Amino acid sequence: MEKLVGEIKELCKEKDAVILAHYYVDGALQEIADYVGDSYYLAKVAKKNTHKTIVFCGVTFMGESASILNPDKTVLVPAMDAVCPMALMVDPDTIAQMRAKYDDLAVVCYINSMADIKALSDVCVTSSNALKIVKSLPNKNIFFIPDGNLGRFVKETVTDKNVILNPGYCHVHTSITAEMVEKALEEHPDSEILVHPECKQDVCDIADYIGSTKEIIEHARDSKYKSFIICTETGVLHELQKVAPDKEFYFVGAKQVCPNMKKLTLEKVRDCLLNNGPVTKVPDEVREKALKPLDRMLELAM
Ligand code: CIZ
Ligand code: SF4
Repeated sequence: MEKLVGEIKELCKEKDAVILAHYYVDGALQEIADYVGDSYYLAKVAKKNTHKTIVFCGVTFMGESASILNPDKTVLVPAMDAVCPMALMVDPDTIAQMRAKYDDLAVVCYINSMADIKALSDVCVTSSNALKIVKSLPNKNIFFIPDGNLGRFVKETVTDKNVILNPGYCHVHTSITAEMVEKALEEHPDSEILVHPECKQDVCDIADYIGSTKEIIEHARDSKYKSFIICTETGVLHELQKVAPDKEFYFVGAKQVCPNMKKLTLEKVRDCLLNNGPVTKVPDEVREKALKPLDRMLELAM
């Protein structure tokens, strides 16, 4: 492994490359990355960095977003087949039908979506800024795509809007059931239950805290509790153990591992640097349209 890490570091220097990694990828990749974080943070980093090449360790919509924000840079995606299924769970016809129905509709698109869908949207959000952005919109009618669970969380919190939901979901987060969480709590009493808003309603209902990956990590670090039941993808454990080494973290089910995030490996990172590919590239006419909601997110979330 050390040899591989050395090769990657050398190649990064040679190619003027920066490595960005999402909290859900394997710990070994988070270790070699120059920046680790959630989609919002990584989008900001992608926008302001000055390297010629970006290596994006995450599912493909993340590399695609980095490329939309940086058309002049080469964005390498080590695993082209690491596709988030939720990102495909809305179709353009449904968006057109909603627009025809409501004059003042804002299409709010979770960043977990592909460029063609972003191009049809008014603003992008991530789980760490969705509430703030939806609250700040002048529109009463909001079509929240593609995640129906994050949409429901927004709808319950921002009660003065008419938030229309789409039936998309993340199979990793919805694999967690309230029974699993309750069983974990019996085994580890005196734990706080920290839940990602992509989880189902009954799991959110028993949460002590609901937040994005970054918010869960910060909450666990700052909490007076010493033990936590974590309801999101297991990759966050790497950062949780860094920021709170004396605390204990428990996961509740075997399906809390995202198979697509785990397609990213050190070998694939090395190979994409060696081969200068695969590269993610969005056609210009889609890119220009998809850039607007991403830029609007960066502006409204500040
Ligand atoms: O926004 C992100 O990066 C995702 C996919 C989850 C989270 O809560 O950070
Ligand atoms: Fe998609 Fe869920 Fe995997 Fe995130 S954890 S990439 S939302 S399937």
